[in-house]
Amino acid sequence: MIDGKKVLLSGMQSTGIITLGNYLGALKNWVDLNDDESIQCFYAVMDLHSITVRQEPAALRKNGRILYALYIAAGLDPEKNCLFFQSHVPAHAQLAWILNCYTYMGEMNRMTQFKDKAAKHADNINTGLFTYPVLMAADILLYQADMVPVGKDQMQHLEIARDIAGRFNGIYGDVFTIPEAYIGKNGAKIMSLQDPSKKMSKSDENPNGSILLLDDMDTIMRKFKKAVTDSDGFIAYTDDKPGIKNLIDIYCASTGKTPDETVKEFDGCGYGTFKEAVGESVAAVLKPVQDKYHALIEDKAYVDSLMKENAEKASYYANKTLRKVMKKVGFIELPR
Ligand code: AQP
Repeated sequence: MIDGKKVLLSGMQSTGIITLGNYLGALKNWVDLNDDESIQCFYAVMDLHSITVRQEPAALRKNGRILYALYIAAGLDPEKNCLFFQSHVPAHAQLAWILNCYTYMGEMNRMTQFKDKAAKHADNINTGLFTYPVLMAADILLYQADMVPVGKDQMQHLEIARDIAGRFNGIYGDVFTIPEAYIGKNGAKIMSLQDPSKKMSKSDENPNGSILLLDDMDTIMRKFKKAVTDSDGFIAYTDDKPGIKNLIDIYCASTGKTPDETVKEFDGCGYGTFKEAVGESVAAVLKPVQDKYHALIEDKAYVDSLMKENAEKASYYANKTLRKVMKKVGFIELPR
């Protein structure tokens, strides 16, 4: 709790320009919490997590800045929310080290995301990728978060964070808040436009699979035109038609309509007409975000000042927890 408010923490990796999936599945829902006075939200650019997969330094820097500006452009109020870079708060790495010593190999071995990512990056199976969930536990526990918005894919990691926190509290007393999953209103899961069995990802090798938040109108329309569908030729919301189902989900998330309404609206229409309508609805949602982003990214001094203020704010809370942890473990406090 901070000032009587529940604490919520989340973030995104700066591994590329975020996708429509990141936006509709996460960021848009975070923005909806802006006016909830009962919650204090912390949103990080998770750049420490990003390097578990090799990043080109200039690209990591650029993507981090873009992501930070997109948080604000999408509507996260930097006065109400704490928006910061994970690497600007050293306590994340410090607590992660300590928690590593309270986490078992067997627990990490069970993590399915590690197995998936290790298979995808077989040439770079580093220990950071293996202990990624411990860093995530540190991210959450540092702010004594009550709530963490998670998709199904991150549920296992939240469970580990809860286990580590419970184990630590069991040894040293009440140090950490045990976080709960926060289930938002409509966490749409958006699939790749080229392979609807895979989620849309910012690091997808096929550029046509993902709509990026900074794609212009022509690119958006072209990607939707190329979206994989099926040969049935009719619009229906069913698992047998994963390409069309995904397009309906995107249309619904962009327009606020329901799948039933959408199916009725496009009854008798060809896929070409439907894809065009989906593309237009997405472009309309992204246009105001893009306009605000372009204005913001020009104002380096303003963005830098926000980064600095927010890193200080995040550090204040993070260091409070870290000091407590270090004391409990038995480290000597630096004499003042
Ligand atoms: N396709 C998606 N549909 C709905 N939600 C999604 N999220 C990601 N992809 C989709 C949600 O976005 C948040 C931030 O994710 P992340 O940046 O931490 O990493 P990720 O989940 O691994 O996302 P990407 O885009 O697939 O990144 P890369 O390509 O780097 O692995 C999370 O809340 C996630 O649920």
